[in-house]
Amino acid sequence: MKASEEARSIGNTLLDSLYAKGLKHIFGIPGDYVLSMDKLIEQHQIQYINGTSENSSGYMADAYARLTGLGAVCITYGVGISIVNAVSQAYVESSPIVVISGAPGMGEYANGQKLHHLFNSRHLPGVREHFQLDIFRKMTVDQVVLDDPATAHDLIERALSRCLAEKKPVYIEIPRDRVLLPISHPSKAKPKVHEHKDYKSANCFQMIAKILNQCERPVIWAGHEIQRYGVAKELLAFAEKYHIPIVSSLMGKTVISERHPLFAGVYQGAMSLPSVQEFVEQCDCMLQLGLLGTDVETGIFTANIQHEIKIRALTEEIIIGKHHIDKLPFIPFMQGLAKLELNSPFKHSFPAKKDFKKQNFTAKKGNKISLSKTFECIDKYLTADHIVITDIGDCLFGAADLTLEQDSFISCAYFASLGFGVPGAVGAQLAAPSRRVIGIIGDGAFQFTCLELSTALRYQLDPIIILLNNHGYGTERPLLEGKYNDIQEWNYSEMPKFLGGGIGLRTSTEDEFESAFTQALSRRGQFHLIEVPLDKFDFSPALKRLGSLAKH
Ligand SMILES: Cc1ncc(C[n+]2csc(CCOP(=O)(O)OP(=O)(O)O)c2C)c(N)n1
Ligand SMILES: [Mg+2]
Repeated sequence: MKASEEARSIGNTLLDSLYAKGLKHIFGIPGDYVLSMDKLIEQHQIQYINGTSENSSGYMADAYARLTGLGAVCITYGVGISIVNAVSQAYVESSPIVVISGAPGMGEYANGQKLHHLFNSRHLPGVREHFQLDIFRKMTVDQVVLDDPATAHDLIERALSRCLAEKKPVYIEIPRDRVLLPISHPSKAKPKVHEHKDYKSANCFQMIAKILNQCERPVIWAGHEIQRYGVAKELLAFAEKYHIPIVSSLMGKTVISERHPLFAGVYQGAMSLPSVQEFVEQCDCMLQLGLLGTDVETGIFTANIQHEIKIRALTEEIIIGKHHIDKLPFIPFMQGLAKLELNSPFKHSFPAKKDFKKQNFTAKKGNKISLSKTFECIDKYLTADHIVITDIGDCLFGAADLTLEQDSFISCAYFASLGFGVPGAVGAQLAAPSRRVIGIIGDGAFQFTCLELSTALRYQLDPIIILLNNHGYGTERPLLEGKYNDIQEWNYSEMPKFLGGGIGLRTSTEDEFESAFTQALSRRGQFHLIEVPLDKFDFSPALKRLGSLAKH
């Protein structure tokens, strides 16, 4: 039940504000420094979702935020710090999550008691410990401590508006004896909102028009910031008006529908489908929009278009030709691009289009399944209802060629934190209950965080997990093979037995996999875990290329 206006405590003020911004769930693990906050969540419209660890709760919140625009996770002090991997990933991949942490009470600090979970047992009486906040300073864009009823409201609004504007995590710490204190001066002042003024950017767009009017074969290489900042409409308005093909990066996969007539594939240098690579590399002008250009996105820097990148725009920099454009944020840049006037549309043909249309998979009865056939079969059944999420490993590289609708692919292709996939699938299924989430996960990653299937069970979430069992850390093998790349073989499909629910299947032939996958797609209400046993050295073509490129 929502607290009345007069009785609004610091804790409820935070929850009300999150709820007003559209948040419906908070992931977390309880602990004595945060229990009073957990209790408030339990009594609020926002639902508390127990994870099985702080870090995988962070992954759930991350995937949730990528679909809904805001995620949150609530942890206890000190030991909850294991969440740093997930928060770092959300930071570098621009996923707006709010980390709420309990903390010792101000009264406890005042009398200098030695308290469990603290980093520095020798802190001075009356001095609040900063250790944890300092750690989060590195991976969040704002950090606030709600220790004062007079400032709490404004600090909450400041932190949440930065989280939403910058699409990055923020850290909110609440001493446990402050959670229920009523805020004393609810501020009437509105938080500063990012306003998109007229940035006097006419010059920048004149330069772009001049460059484009002189070229014949421009290509747009679109990255994940297009999705994060909600500017796909502007991108399409521009591309459609002038008939400019769009390729995405791996991180930016599905920033537009992959069935859109202007979509020309996922470009990742020498890791791309050959036809896509050839098509992109014949361009005479590349527009990189919302793309970081990391090693993974560029196929370990094999993307052969350095001279053609004439326009590069993302939140951290805008470069037109040789000019750095200052003070023009990414959103107004994209709005300006959508209104750009050029002499005439381009006359592109799409040679690459033929090659990456849907594969006509037909299962050969009794044929041992391979990695490429697994992906072909998945691709055959994908519709607009599906969201695909992958972990790091060959599941990611193999998924690049799946054909998906807009905003239907989630990965951790930059920070690449192993173990994201299963919790991510659970968080995504919660965020988009009417759609069906398909998580594609390697066996190594699965062993990191598979217990989050218990959370799926507890909250009746029904993602389909396809477990690619190649008996270890396959991605590492071509780089430098050793016994350290082998892992313990589990009876994966038996897992639902000890969890007490869900459906586990082991499929070793093409027809068995197709039948298990189509059954899973047709049945809702329970998670499905489909194990696909593969040969140890059954790599995707893209990984084979990466292996030979990255060999020491
Ligand atoms: C937290 C973390 N630890 C280690 C790594 C290094 N790493 C990248 S891929 C990989 C192997 C993944 O194995 P699996 O999930 O089975 O996928 P496969 O490589 O076999 O396709 C490892 C250990 C990482 N990315 N993240
Ligand atoms: Mg593996």
